[in-house]
This record gives sequence, structure tokens and C-alpha cells, in this order.
Amino acid sequence: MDKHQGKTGVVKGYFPKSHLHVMGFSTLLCFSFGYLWYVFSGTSSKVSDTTSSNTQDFHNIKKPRMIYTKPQILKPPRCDVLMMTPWFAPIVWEGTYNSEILNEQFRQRNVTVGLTVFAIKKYVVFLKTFLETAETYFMVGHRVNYYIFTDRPEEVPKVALKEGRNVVVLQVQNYPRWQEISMRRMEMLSYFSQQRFINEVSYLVCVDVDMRFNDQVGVEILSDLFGTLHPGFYAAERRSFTYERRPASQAYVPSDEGDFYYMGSIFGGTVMEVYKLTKKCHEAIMVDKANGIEAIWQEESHLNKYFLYHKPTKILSPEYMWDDNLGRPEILKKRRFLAVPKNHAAIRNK
Ligand code: 5GW
Ligand code: MN
Repeated sequence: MDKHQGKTGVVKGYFPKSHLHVMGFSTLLCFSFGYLWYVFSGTSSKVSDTTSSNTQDFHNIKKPRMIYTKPQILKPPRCDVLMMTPWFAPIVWEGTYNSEILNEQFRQRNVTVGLTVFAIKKYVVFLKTFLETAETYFMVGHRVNYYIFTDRPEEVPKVALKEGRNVVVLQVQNYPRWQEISMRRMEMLSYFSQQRFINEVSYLVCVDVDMRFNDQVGVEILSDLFGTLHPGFYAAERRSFTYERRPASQAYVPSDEGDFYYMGSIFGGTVMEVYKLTKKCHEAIMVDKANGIEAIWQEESHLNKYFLYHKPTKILSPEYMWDDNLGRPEILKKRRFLAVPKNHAAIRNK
């Protein structure tokens, strides 16, 4: 205590009171300028620091650092659902992947994704919502080609598209039976995959048109060959799967076989894998036709047969194909792609 008082006393005695004020004020000014200098030069030098040090980095990382929580081995994010098939294909649920990492990987490859959709006859009415919601949620930040198969090209709505996204209208014939409209998609997809898609896109995502995007559907779905768990059967036992059970059909699946029941309304993969799948399914449909038999759920039955013997490399959870008529189970953290309610009598066969 005495020591401190002594020091102050010395200062007090050495300078006049007015000088002390000036000195205090200039010290304050120095600190303020110093602080400002530090802040402003700090931000710019930080950026150049990262770039310059990283260019010399062994791994040559020029991008800003990506900060995210470490993957947890002992406490995985979604241990309430199956996240991997027995053949090691990931099952995609919210919480099982990191969009930032995946977006970065696919951006580096400059991937273009083709989204194929059929709008035959009255089903053109679904296109507007389908395209508008796809612009908001489908493959945001990536290159996208929408391939619209229709018999009514003049009725395809004009929707504002973001950069790197295109609409391609492909005129196709119409078939009188709805079963035929649905099944012929396999034939047209295989034909156009070989003729056109192979030159234009890396992946194809093949979907129903009576749908709307309601949340992000991004590159996490992409893989060589992917299928989607049918929202009505993801929790069901094998015996209740509605596979084709008549041995006379090419889509026949014995009762003691089957992994999942896949939905026909959304599948995809590389153009080559989609070509192989759609060609095989179309051929099987033609064999059935020649034999006077049609599979119980048309092309969906053939798709299920195909996936049983050609295992998908990725499986989408029902988040990617939901229908609100099935309620909102706790397991479903996101409803990304939703069935649009339709008046069957009014919309069909017009
Ligand atoms: C017409 C009548 C009955 C069933 C389907 C159609 C139909 C289907 C049609 O007239 N036009 C047409 O483009 N489609 C395509 O087939 C649409 O892309 C449609 O999303 C897909 C499957 O038919 P959906 O959506 O009626 O089948 P569900 O099982 O989703 O009801
Ligand atoms: Mn549908």
C-alpha cells in the first residue's frame, strides 16, 4: 500500500496537472488507433495468411476451412433407424450425412443431374408446382437438366430457372391405358439414356410428376444405383411386401426372398446404371405382355425384382417419398418429396 502511494506521489510531483491530462488523452488516442489498426489489418491479413500458408500446404488446400462436429462412433446421430444395408449401401436419413462435405465433393466434379419426369395427358397440370418446388429444393447449387416427357409440349409451363438449370421438353406418344403410360416410362428412359442423357448428365433421378418438393433433396441421394423405401412398407415384414407373387410373371419374387419394398416413383443412379435397369425392366414387361400377364404393380413390380438381384448402392429413406395420408411418424424428421393429392376420377384418362 505504502509503496503504491509513494509512486503516485512521485508522478504527481514530477508533471504539472495540465500535462497529465494531455498525456492521458494522447495515450487513449494511441490505444484507440492501435485497436482499429489491429482489427482492420487483422481481417485482411487473416485471409491472405490462410491462402499463402495453404498454398505451401502439402495437401494444397486453398479453400476456407470447413468446421463441423466430429463423427461420433459411439453415439451415432440416428441409431433409431437402419443406416446401412447388409451389403453396405448407406440408407439416407436426415442426420446421417453432412451436406457441406458432400456439396463440396460434387461441386469439384462439376456434376450435372438429370431429373426425368413424365407428364402425359392431364398430368401436365402437375408440372408447375413440380418445377417451382424443384427450383427451391432440388440439387441447390448444382447443375440440373429437367427432362420433361410429354405428349403436350405446348402445355409445359414456363418456370423461372436459376443459373445452371435447364428444361428440356421431349415429345413422346401417349398410350390409351394408364398402366401402359406408367410402364412405358421404362422403355423411354432406356432409349433416351442411350441416345441423349449419357452425353449430357452424370446422374439421373427418375420421378413421378404428381409430387412436390418440400425440403432439401441434394447430392446425398446420388450413387451408382439408388432406390427408395416405399413409405407404406418401410416398417413391414417381408411376407407383406406386395411383390409379384405369380411365377408366370418376369417380376416374380418368391415369398422367402426380398430385402425391401421399393417405391416405383423415385429411383436413379448413373446414366449407365439407369440405362441397364430401365432396359431390363422394359424387356421383362414385354415378355410379360407376350405371355398375356401384367405384374400386379406394373413397372414397380419389375423394379423390385431388379433391385433384388442388382442391389442398389444407396437407399433413400421414406423422407424422399412421402404421402401425408400416412400421417407424420416420429421417425420422419423431414418430408422432402411429397405426393400431391389428386382427384383420380378427374385427372386420369382425360
Ligand atoms: C393416368 C391414369 C391413371 C394412372 C396414371 C395416369 C398417368 C400417369 C397419366 O395419365 N399421365 C402421366 O403422365 N402419368 C405418369 O405416370 C406421371 O408421371 C405419374 O406421376 C406416373 C405414375 O402415375 P400415378 O402418379 O398416377 O401413379 P400413383 O401410383 O402415384 O398414383
Ligand atoms: Mn404418383
